[in-house]
Amino acid sequence: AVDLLTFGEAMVSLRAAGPLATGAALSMHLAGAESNVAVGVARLGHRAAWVGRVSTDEFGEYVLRHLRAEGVGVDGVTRDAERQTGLMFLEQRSADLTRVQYYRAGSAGSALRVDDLRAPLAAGARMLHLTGITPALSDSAREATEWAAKTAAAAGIPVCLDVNYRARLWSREAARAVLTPLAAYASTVVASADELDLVGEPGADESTTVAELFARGVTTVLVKLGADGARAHTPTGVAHAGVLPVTAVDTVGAGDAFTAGYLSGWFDGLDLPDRLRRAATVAAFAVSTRGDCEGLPRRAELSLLDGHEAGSVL
Ligand code: KDG
Repeated sequence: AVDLLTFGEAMVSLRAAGPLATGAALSMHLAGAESNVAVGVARLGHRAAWVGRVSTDEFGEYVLRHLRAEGVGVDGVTRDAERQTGLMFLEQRSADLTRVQYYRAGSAGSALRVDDLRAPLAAGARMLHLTGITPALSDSAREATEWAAKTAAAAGIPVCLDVNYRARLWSREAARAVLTPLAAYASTVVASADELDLVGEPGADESTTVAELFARGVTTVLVKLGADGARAHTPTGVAHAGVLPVTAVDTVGAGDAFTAGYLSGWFDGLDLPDRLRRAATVAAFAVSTRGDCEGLPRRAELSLLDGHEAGSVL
């Protein structure tokens, strides 16, 4: 069995070198929160598999080629001849502010369904990772996500849920109605501070939401704080992870990198402080490079940022 099994929508992202309205040059990249995490853990030497639907045309080929090149298992991927691969345009307006436009309604990825996940899940995994993006894509993708979470939990496969709220896809209320019950199947919940109440009561503070998640069986809650690092809640206390002092040029994919680093530490049996340190390290690499996943480190590179001070020459 693989270490990490994940599923969702992988897309082609067209990144603009300047403002889109001026016709800036575009470059083609792989996007998708779940595939980013799969690439991140694969680069660190773990076995990762990604499941989803891609088109039969060049865009689907591009996604598959990219994932294969990263060593991510794609045996469970379905080629969908009827639908197109989702596209997104990214326009970076500052280092940490990027505007996104999706062209993904009715995409191949959104047609994900329960049957796509049966065989990959039956093959087992040490961890199932899912995000709150997938259930926002379509009814069938939502059912598939709910089925996978429930089936994995029943089979004793730990589930990691990254809330990953996408305002372009659904309202906070719609997200909360789906994600709150979903979180009960998770052992690890990842959320940025402003999306944590999407797995709890509206407007609830962090400690209240965390206490409720613990009462429902979650054992670790990771709250991402952007440039302030992250807080990790466990039933025995709260730990804080700082960020590494690097120059951020592009924060898209930083959260996925953080999760990939955390899960890598978990696969290696590291204790919580060391898992958080790896999460922060992988995120630091991600924000230092343009692209969602291009800058993710290979295992031998992790130590490059040990003791790193801003401005050092490596
Ligand atoms: O996490 C980075 C993602 O935002 C990006 O890769 C695209 O999955 C994506 C989405 O749905 O926004």
